[in-house]
Amino acid sequence: MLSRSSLKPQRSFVAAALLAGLIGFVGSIGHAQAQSMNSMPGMGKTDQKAEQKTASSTGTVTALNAAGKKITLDHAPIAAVNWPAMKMEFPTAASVDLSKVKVGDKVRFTVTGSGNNYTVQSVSPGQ
Ligand SMILES: [Cu+2]
Repeated sequence: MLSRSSLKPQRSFVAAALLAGLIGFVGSIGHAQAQSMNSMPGMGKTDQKAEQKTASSTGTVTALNAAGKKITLDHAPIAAVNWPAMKMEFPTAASVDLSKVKVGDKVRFTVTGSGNNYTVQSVSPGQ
């Protein structure tokens, strides 16, 4: 039969094992997220922070998704990031006020990002 005193060390061992398991679990979540970032289309295995680029161009607003904070631009070529002219949807930074633009507007805009993940940082009227 086990006495109280012999149970105590066993319990603390179980607690330590649970804690270690929890730490390992949290660690593996972080690792999984890092891996899925690397497997996103257009993103390489190199340090993404080092590849962040900023570029500006002009375009016409062809669609707006204010709720989703997205803007579709038919934009001119952007040599700084090697883009041909194209129509594409961008997520916009929190600072961008999409209520100030409407479909059909000709705008100047800036983007930052890398690979296929560019975010519009500013949109202003005129070209
Ligand atoms: Cu584009």
